[in-house]
Amino acid sequence: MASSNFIDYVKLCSRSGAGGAGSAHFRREKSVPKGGPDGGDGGRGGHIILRGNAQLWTLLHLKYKKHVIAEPGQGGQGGLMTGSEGDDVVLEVPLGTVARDAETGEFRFEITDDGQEKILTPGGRGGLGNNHFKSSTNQSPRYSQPGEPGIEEWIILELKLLADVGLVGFPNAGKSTLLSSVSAARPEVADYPFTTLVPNLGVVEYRDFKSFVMADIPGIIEGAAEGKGLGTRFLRHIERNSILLFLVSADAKDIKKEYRILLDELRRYNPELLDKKRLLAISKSDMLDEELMAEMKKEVPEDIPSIFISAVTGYNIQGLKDMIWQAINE
Ligand SMILES: Nc1nc2c(ncn2[C@@H]2O[C@H](COP(=O)(O)OP(=O)(O)OP(=O)(O)O)[C@@H](O)[C@H]2O)c(=O)[nH]1
Ligand SMILES: [Mg+2]
Repeated sequence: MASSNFIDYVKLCSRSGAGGAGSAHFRREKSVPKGGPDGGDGGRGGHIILRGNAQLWTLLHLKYKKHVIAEPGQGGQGGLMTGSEGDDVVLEVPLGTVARDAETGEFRFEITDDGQEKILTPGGRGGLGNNHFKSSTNQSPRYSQPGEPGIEEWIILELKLLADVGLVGFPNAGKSTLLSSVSAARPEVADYPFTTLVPNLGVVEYRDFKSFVMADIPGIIEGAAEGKGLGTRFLRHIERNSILLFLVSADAKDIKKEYRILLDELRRYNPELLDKKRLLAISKSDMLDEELMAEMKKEVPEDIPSIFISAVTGYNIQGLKDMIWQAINE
C-alpha cells in the first residue's frame, strides 16, 4: 500500500465507435433512367482521446468511470453523401499521465503538455461507398464496404504523484490526522512523536472534481538540520511541492515561536524552501473555547495567512481547502 500511495492509477474499458457502412446506392431520378452508383462512404467511428489539462492534478475524476464508449459513425447515403462521424470522447488528464495496455502492460504514450491530444483508441474507419468500386468492367457495382469495427480494450492510466502541498510541523502536531481527514490516505496516527516515519501522500478532493495532493512527512524538531529527531532527510519530499502548510498545535505554548523554529530549520536545510508560498494552520482548535481562540488569534504570526482548524471535528477544514486551492492556483 505504501508505494501505491505515490501513484494514481485508473483502469478503464475504452471502446471506440465502429465506422459507418458505405452505401451501395444507385442514382435514381426520372430524368436519369440508368444512374450510376452514388453510394457515399460511411463516417468514421468516434475516437477515445486523452487531452492534457494543466489544471488537473490527479486521476480522481476518472476513478468511477469504468467504461468509456464513443459513438459509431453513420452509414453513407445516396447522392454520394458521406455519413457523419461518431462523436469522439475526450478524457481530460493531468500532465504526466501515462497510458498503458492493461493486458500486456505495453507503454502507449505519455501526455506532457497542456492541450495536447492523443488518440487512445481509434474509431473504426467508415466503409467506402459503391461509387469507389466502379471500373471499366463493372459500371454498376452492387457492393460497398462495411465499416471497420470499433476497438474495445482495457487501458491503464497512471500518474506519478507530486504533492502540491507539503505539511510541515513538529511531531504530534496532527499532520497525519489532517491528511486522513481530507483524503483517503490512512497514515498511522498516535499520541506520541515520530509516529510517521515515511512520507504519505493523499489525494484531496476539492469542489467540482478538482483535487490536489497533500504530503504528510515526519515531524521536524529544533536541531533537525543537525540531525536531531529524524533530521531533515525527509524534507526533500517537500522540495518539489508548490506550497507548504505549516501546522502548529493549538496547545503550543508560543505559536509564533514554533513557527519561527520550523522556518529556521527549513532555511538551514535549503534556503530555497522559503521561496515557496506558505500557509499556517493552528491544529486541534477543538481544544479551545471561543474566548481562548480570540486571545490566540492575536498571537499568530502576521506575515503568513493563517486559519484555526480541527481535523477531528472538521472545523474550518473546507476553509483550509479553499486557502490551499487558491494558493496553488495563484
Ligand atoms: N483534539 C484533537 N486532537 C488531535 C487533532 N488532530 C490530531 N490530534 C491528536 O494528536 C495526536 C498526534 O496526531 P498525529 O496526526 O499522529 O500527529 P503527527 O503530526 O502526524 O505526528 P508525527 O507523525 O509523530 O510527526 C494524536 O493523538 C491525535 O489524535 C485534532 O484536531 N484535535
Ligand atoms: Mg504523523
